[in-house]
Amino acid sequence: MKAQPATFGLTLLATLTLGLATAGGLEPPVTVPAPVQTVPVPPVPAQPAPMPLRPTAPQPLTARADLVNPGGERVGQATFVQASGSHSVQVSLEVEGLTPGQHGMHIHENSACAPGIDPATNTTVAFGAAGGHFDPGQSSNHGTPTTPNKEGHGGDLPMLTAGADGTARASFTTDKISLSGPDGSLARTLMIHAQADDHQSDPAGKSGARIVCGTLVRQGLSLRDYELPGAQTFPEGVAYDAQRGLLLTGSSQNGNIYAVNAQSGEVKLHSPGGAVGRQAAVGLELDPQGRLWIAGGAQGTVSVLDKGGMVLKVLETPKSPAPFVNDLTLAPDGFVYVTDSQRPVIFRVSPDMELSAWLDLSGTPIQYGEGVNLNGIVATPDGRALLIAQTNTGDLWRVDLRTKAVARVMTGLDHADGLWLDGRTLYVARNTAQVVSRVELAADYASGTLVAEEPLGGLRFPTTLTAVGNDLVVVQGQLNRRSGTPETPFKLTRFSRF
Ligand SMILES: [Cu+2]
Repeated sequence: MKAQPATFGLTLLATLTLGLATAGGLEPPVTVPAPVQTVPVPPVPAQPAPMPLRPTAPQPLTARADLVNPGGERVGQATFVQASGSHSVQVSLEVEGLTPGQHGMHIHENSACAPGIDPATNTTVAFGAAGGHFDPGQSSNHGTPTTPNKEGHGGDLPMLTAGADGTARASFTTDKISLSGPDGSLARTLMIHAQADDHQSDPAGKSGARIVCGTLVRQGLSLRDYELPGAQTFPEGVAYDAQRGLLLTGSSQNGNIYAVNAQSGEVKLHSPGGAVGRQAAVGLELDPQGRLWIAGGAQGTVSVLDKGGMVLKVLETPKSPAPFVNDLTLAPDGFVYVTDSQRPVIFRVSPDMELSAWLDLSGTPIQYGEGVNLNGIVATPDGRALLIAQTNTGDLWRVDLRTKAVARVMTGLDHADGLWLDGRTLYVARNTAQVVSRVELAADYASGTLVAEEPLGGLRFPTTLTAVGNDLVVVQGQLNRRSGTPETPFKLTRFSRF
């Protein structure tokens, strides 16, 4: 939904609400009771540093889940294949050691097959860390394997039927889940329950204990995760200090800035949040002097840190009921340009650190509406223009730095958040779309074409990205889980350009 164009000038009175964002059949028994006790499963080994990274795999997308029981013993395997251009997934699996008869089977939200709290009983249960049913349509409703995702959990799959020998085999196609996009199930878990599923009762169809679990692991792709500390970090921005080999990322929740050694993965608290104007950190930019520029989100600030992480300056935007200073970029003209997702204005900061409103967007083709408006911003290397993503419309805009003319480059980039521009190739982190997209731009940056989309190994609300040498690093912000329980550790994920 779009609001009417704002009629005010640069007094910034926007009061828009901030909406951050943000089956088949199977066959069969003998009595081999499946263990259902809570037994600690060996922790999933932390990913070593698999360098160099291999290029992303061609279509079709494939994933595999090695299925284990609560004792950690391997009891089967599932494969998932998504043809190029298709949303549906072909699922094949074989599991042994089940009790004969029907078993509920679902995709659960998280990646971990470890014990965890069952919110229904507040007790620790086997595979509780896998969380609840994957619910991309936010239906909050358990349904059938054919219920649309707006009305029922996307993770509700057909029941599995074990034969008298305790083995179950299944092969089916489902469009409830996908391996890419908003229904993307990579790095989530396939769960088999002790009992049949009535495909009706919340939250899990009375299907009982969780007895078999496996994480959907993308095949043919190597990635490297950098783990971040904190249970409520919700990282948003990232910048790379090539001189020191440090990735800097900030918490949208508390303003902490962390420095991650890109080689070793070691993380240090670079600058604690909580200082004036630094209760939150969103978009980040490093300048050639090694100073870190921080967009302050709802505080309406831009902070600047020196190389050591000390606060050099906190710049305030004009008072407003609902600011959201989201991202910033240093242009070749020496000015830092700043987006605000709630107020239709582009700010800029001069080389001597004076902040001013540079462009009032009322009267331009950019119309502010509900949700997150202008967000990721980059300057073109020729110094002619800014490219800016509008999250709630999926538009990419070009703003001419000399004439201030605004023109739409392209649309179709739903949930576009942060940007990384490399020549005429633009990478776009698209948060709830759960992909990184690659756009090829014309020489004048006036038009562009979406040429590729990558879910990588599964992305959790990717907010933005940066380059480390020939690789890219994306932030998995999980900002859509700020009112729930995020998966920890939070991660930055490094991958090869595609
Ligand atoms: Cu389940």
